[in-house]
This record gives sequence, structure tokens and C-alpha cells, in this order.
Amino acid sequence: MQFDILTLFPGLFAGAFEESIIKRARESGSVTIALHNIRDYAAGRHKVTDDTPYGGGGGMIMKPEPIFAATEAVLGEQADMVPVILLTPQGRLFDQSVARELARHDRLLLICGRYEGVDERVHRYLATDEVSIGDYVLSGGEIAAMVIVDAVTRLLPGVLGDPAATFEDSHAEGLLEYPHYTRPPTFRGHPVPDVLLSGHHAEITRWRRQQAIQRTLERRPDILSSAHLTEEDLAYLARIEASG
Ligand code: 6GU
Repeated sequence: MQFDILTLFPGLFAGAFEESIIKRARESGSVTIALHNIRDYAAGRHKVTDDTPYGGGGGMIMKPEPIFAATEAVLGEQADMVPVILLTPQGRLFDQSVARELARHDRLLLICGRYEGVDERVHRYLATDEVSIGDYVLSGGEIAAMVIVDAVTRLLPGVLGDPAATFEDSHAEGLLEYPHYTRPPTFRGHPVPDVLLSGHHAEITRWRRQQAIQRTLERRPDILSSAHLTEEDLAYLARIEASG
């Protein structure tokens, strides 16, 4: 997977792609990340990338020319084959299913908008997709780009050591994760649940599943209806809902 990120603030990305999973994914060649400063594609001595809005009102709007120029220069003849994703609070909501969808592409171009706005011609005639990472306001799309690169990279073949880990990750199958424990068996008087120390693998699997269902019911009832639940899961859910 190749990510090309267009931004006015490439310095914001320092560090985020240089540790842990993404660092290893880059080193192994599973992922390539190229940062492109939109300012480098702005015309004139002053390299202006924004301007005041037509019609008045506050804030500065990102000009279309540098963003079109950067996209065309970066993509070259691949221009028609690569999704051009504008990061904006107005986009469709990013979630695990969008991450899976994006992970199917060989290359993605991400345009980091600034919060005040991007000229509508970029939305309409350059972007092929618009994505938001949630219903809150960020100063720009950069942090959203980091979120998307991280979530998508984890899904690429060979990036995670243990393929079961991705499968069991929160949301991968529509439920929150069950609780995890490691040593010591008692910490400040708080013991690890007996079942986890029992060595009964079938019971451990059942307990974890039930914990995941219970937790999802308590914390995210909104996602429970789209989770993949077995007959046994549904029976358990009915029991806990009945016992209140
Ligand atoms: Cl993609 N951009 C901005 N500026 N704010 C956001 C966002 C994106 N997603 C959530 N909030």
C-alpha cells in the first residue's frame, strides 16, 4: 500500500509513522508513506495556499490551484486509478468497515483540509471520497490522516505478527473486546478472574465471548444490532437483558 498525504503541515506527522507497527510495516515494505507539502505547489514568490472566502465571513479557505497541482504532480498517470480522499468533518464517518474498504486499494491519496474550509471545487472535482473520523472538530485533517493510515496499515497482509490479533480486535467482528489480564495474579488486592487461571480453554473462550457481549451491551448498545452473534450469543444476551 502506498499512502500519499497532501498537507500544509508535514511536521505534524513526525513521530507518528516512526514507531511500532507502522515503522515495521514501512521497513518491511508493506507500506510506503510519502508526505507532500501543498505549499510547494503554490504559485508565486509568496506561495500562497489560502485566501478569504467569497461572500465574506470569517476564516481562510484553502485555494484550489495548489491542491489540484499537487495531486496531479504526485499521481501523474495514475490519476484516474487512485482514490483521492479529502479529510473533512463533512465526509462520511470512518469506521472499521471503511478501513477494510480502503485497505483493498494499492494506493491512496489523502488531502488534509484545514478546518475553516477547502474551496468547493476540490470537494466536487478533485476528491473521489470525503472522510471524517468523528463528530468533533479538529484543526485540520492531519490527525485524521494518521488515524486512517494506522487503521488501514494494520489490516494489510503480514503487518501484524499474529493474524488472530486483528480478528479479535475491537470492532473487527462488531463487539468490543473482552477484558485482558496479565501477571501478577493479584494486584493491590484485585484478583484476576479464576476462569483465566483454570486452564479450561473452552470455558475461557466462552467467558471472553460473554464479557465482550456484556461490555458491548453496556457501553455501545448502538453497535450490538450489527454484530455477528451466534444462537448461543443471543441466548446469553437475552439472559443478561432479562436479569437487568
Ligand atoms: Cl477529517 N477534519 C477536521 N478538521 N475535523 C475533523 C475531521 C477531519 N474528522 C473529525 N473531525
